[in-house]
Amino acid sequence: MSDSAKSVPIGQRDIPDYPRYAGLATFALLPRIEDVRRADVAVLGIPFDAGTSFRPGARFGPNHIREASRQLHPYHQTHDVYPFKVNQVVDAGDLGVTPYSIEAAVASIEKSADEYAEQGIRLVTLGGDHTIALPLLRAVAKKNGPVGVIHFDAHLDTWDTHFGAPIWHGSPFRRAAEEGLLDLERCIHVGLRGGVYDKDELEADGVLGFQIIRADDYETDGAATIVERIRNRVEGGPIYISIDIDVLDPAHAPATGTPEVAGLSTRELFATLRGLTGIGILGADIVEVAPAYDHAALTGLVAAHTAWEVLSLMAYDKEHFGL
Ligand SMILES: [Mn+2]
Repeated sequence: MSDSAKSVPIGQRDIPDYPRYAGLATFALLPRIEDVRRADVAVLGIPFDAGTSFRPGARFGPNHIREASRQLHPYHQTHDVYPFKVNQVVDAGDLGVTPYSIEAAVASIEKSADEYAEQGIRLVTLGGDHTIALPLLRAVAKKNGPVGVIHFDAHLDTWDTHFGAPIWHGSPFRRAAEEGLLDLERCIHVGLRGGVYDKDELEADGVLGFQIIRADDYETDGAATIVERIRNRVEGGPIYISIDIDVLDPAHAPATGTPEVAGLSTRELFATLRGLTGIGILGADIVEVAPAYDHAALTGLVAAHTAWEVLSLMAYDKEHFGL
């Protein structure tokens, strides 16, 4: 094999007469990280849900998403890009984190994320509950400095303590802001609705520095206008994308820990993501998929495709902007 042939990314499993629904599932039937010489992007499962405040079960999210991801294809029509040819994308398996201590789990996630960052491998993480965003942001900020964040979620996730716990799935962006991990001039929540105990929470979120796009804004403004608002907010440096699957309406993603009605449609989420070319994505997470509440694998399917949209953006940005 020549050197140039070695550098061509290994793509999805392609064995004649062996259907995609057969055999063991890696994400999108991509190679495992141990099967390649080098990787640009790793899809990493973090089966952790001890920070959940309502319905538990997101620890089973990563493998549910992998099963659904068997259906992902090599070519993205909108971006005219082959996400698995431009980048070497791999499945890095799951992190084995303790279910018994949030602090210990967060520390081990941070350590592992640091190691990927040191190798120059960007992570697209499959949760797990939203607690995992804190150690992932720590690693990204350690490597790159404070980052802008596009946070898709029904909820603020800038709450303070819950039952005295400072780190839980409702607090990652407050803790990240306090720790100086975020470029707060370039952070925005998208899809907010419901789930607020008191008006003060919205004011405190604004004091931290976040901007808000509500789910209702899709009705009045439309996705194209919202894309412009997000782009104007986050321009000027690389960003991290955090996607709580509960940003979607429960009709589109029922299997999640804290569902909120009147959310985004899958089309609205994808129209938004597809508008975010050229912004430079340092990493991303897709969290809060709790498969026990799923129907017809709907939530696994949309989470797998959401990860694929992010991977396609990363490929587009590399191909067109060298990002
Ligand atoms: Mn969340």
